[in-house]
Amino acid sequence: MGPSARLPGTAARDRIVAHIDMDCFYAACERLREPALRGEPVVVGMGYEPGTDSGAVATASYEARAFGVESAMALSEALELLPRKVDVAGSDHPVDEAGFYRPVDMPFYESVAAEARTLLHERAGTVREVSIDEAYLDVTDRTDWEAAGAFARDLKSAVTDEVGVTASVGVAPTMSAAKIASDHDKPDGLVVVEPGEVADFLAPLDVEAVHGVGPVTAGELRTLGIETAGDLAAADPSVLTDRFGERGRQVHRFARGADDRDVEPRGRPKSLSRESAFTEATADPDRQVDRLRTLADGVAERAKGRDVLYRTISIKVVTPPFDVSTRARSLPGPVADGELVAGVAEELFAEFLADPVRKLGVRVSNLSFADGEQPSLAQWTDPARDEHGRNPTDDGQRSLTEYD
Ligand code: DCP
Ligand code: MG
Repeated sequence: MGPSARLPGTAARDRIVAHIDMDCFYAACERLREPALRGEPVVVGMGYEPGTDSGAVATASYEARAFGVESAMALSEALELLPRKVDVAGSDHPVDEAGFYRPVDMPFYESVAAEARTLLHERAGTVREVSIDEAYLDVTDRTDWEAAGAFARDLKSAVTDEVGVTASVGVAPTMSAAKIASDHDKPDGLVVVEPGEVADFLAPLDVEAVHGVGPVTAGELRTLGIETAGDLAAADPSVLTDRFGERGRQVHRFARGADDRDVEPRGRPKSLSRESAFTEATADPDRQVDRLRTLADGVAERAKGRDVLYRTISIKVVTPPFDVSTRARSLPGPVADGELVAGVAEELFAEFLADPVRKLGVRVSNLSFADGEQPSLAQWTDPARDEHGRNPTDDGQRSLTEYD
């Protein structure tokens, strides 16, 4: 991007942005309190009850990923790829081809994340927390391009030494490039992309690496012959806007390395939510309700981890082609009750049951925080501009993402 491509008023800006994302975070937390899990395949299940095959994979350690286990996969499927250690002990099955399964424990993961956040705030003037294990740091006033690599190495060691988990860090002149850089060499990665190198760094990457492009969008882009970030950068923006609306323009800009967002601290969330797309629209009521319940569990766990009460429960239903419906119910008072979230979500969904559904979401709002502070009104409202947790604009693997 040449200076002429910048928006007025930003020409003089030369930012150093770091993006940090912990490696297989929930699994890393489990290893922290159970060191025997180190080096082993570990799967953390949302809605998982030990001994059963219920729930979905929240995350898997890299050793478990080698067996094909991945986030958002049904736990039953994960168990086929990677049986439980306890189940194979004493059988003919090789124990080194089995893994450890643990249920999600949000309060513990939140406590680990809080330690990491404290450390990030010590090391950067401005921190934008994106999700439980991910943040952007504006470190312009803490380092320069020559020292950026050393700065990031130091940050990574501090996280390892003081928090006990590993992180991947990317440093770049923009938020979107920094995010891609941190993902580029996971786990334990460190990638610095200096100004002037951004377009070359992005060009050969798969189009799915571009911020805002998830598996489904990537599939659609491939049908247009757009395979790499370079192809996307070279594509005709009007074709992209016709096909994807405003988001098409945004991913085109990101693919070119253009991103003038400042790292802005985030306020209190107004709501907590998760959503997840089916690879193809499904009318199967069992799959629909199953997914809805997993999302409800995920939201309730998240709220529990943050010590948040909620008064309103809502669902979002996307039917083909892209019709979005939402339904909400408000309760007489604030609650924290996962079964209630799932039950209300299911009732609200009843009118859509067995319709073809592309995507489902569950949200809790009207939040009250344990420390009595009210949520900020100014934040998290402009989907075109922001990253909303992990990649809200897309789905598939990236499901179970916060979208507020
Ligand atoms: N998570 C989830 N459901 C998903 C994706 C993630 O519950 N579909 C949770 C579990 C992850 C945590 O959020 O540990 C952080 O998400 P990341 O996408 O950063 O995934 P990981 O940290 O697990 O792995 P990576 O090393 O790829 O960052
Ligand atoms: Mg992570």
